[in-house]
Amino acid sequence: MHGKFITIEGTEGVGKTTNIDFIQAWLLEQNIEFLATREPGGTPLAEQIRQLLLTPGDEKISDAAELLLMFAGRAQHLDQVIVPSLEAGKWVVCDRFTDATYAYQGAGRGMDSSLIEHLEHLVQGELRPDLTLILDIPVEIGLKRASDRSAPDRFEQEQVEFFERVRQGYLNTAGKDPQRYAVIDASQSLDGVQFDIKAAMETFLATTKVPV
Ligand code: T5A
Repeated sequence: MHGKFITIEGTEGVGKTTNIDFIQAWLLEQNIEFLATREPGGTPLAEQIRQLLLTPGDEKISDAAELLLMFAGRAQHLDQVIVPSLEAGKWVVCDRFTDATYAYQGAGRGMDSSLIEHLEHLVQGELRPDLTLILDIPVEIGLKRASDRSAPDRFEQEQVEFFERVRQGYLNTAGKDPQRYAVIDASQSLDGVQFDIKAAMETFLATTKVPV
């Protein structure tokens, strides 16, 4: 693969959408060709799966069904969008990816991480993001920002304790591989957050340049 794969993660309302706009502007300045996408979603079929997952409804979605729907959408997204873009040399910037599955379905719902690993290998093979920015914020602040913006989706109806586990799941993952993960304090002002994101992107870009 020639392009770089960057993912943005965090609990609800951390500012992923807002900061992906900033990252896109930064990539344009660097003359890097890229594609911005999201999960769940990213293709017409995967966006339908997103609707199933996020729309509150009367029928409880089982933990196993939720996990499999996440990976069904991801398989389609990888096949139709992510892999062809990386192979064409584009960078891919994705709002959430498999780290969200480890955090939400693993740490949050309590599903066995070896099951998630198994599906990860099945669907992705060896493909992993090259850089993952984790926007970190106290759960209550993120939920407040999200609720000020729109009505709660199916996940946002969970209890605070669920999101505390999700947040901790992300931080544990990041601690295991500081090379791949950059944890950004998203409770700062937007300028502060974007200053830190830019620094992480510049550090990453420097590692992608072949020394002469
Ligand atoms: N999911 C997803 C899983 O369970 N498993 C998986 O494998 C995957 C892929 C997806 C849901 O699916 C779950 C996780 C999620 O629950 P989503 O839409 O991607 O949903 O995720 P959300 O977290 O719901 O996204 P949001 O759109 O709610 O939050 P964002 O994008 O993080 O936040 P954003 O940018 O919209 O900002 C929220 C508000 O805060 C303000 C913004 O202006 C906006 O109003 N804001 C700030 N205010 C002050 N200071 C700052 N620094 C600010 N930054 C942003």
